[in-house]
Amino acid sequence: MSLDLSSEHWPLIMGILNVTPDSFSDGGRFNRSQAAVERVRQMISEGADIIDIGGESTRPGAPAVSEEEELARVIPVIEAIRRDSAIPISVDTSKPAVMHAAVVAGASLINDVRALQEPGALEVAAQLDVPICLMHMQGQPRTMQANPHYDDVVEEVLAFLQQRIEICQAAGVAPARLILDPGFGFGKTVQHNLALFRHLQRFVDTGHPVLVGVSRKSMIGKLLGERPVDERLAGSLALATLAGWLGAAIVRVHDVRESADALTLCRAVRQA
Ligand code: 8Y7
Repeated sequence: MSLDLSSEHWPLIMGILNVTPDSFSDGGRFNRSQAAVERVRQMISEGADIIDIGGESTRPGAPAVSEEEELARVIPVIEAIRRDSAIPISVDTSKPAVMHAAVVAGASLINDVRALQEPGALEVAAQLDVPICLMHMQGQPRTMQANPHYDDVVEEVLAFLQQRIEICQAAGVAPARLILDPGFGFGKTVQHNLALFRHLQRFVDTGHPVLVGVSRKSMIGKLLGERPVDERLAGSLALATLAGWLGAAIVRVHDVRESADALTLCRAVRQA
């Protein structure tokens, strides 16, 4: 139930479970929880180490979600999964009330794409005794891909994360709880994403576990000549393997079975 982040198991596989209405169409809480439990069982059998559950779509252009709505989407699903298995659960949220309720319901990691910058998030997260993933994003989801700009993307993303680590520490969050994520696709062009990936070592060198999320993302589509999202598996596996090779602690993926194969081979070569 609690998350073992010790490095001999790296890279861990984080399987993605979206509980936004577009991902689980028909209404009804029971159906949504039941479908989620089934999908999680499948991801566990395929080799997932962690399940990341999110009720807010952070895709470019996605509408905002109220706290009430996000709680209603996410908490019953966490409770149902918790009753069914001991798999560590990550909650993908920026809202302090959702962080708190999710951890009470059994989540053991907070995954915040806004790096605890929302009002109250830092204080609430400090009180919850779980690891926290701090992700970098330039701008806001609705507009972030409009015109991303950096003078030096690697230095700027690193500096942002270092600053968030210091702010967390001052608020009483032990640095050992912090996982770092460059935030691929969050206010970044393909060239920015590639520079961050090429220099992933810089993030690993901080000594914090690094999380990489590139599964099916648009950079893969663009680099493969406008490949649609359902034809990005091979590209996603290539990047997952490279992330593991470069020292990522956690790789966030949609395709758990295929990623588990790729990362088993990556681990075998690294350990040889
Ligand atoms: C990431 C993420 C998403 C990521 C972390 C998508 C919630 C977009 N991407 N969390 N979330 N890192 N930590 O395409 O890259 O999956 S949502």
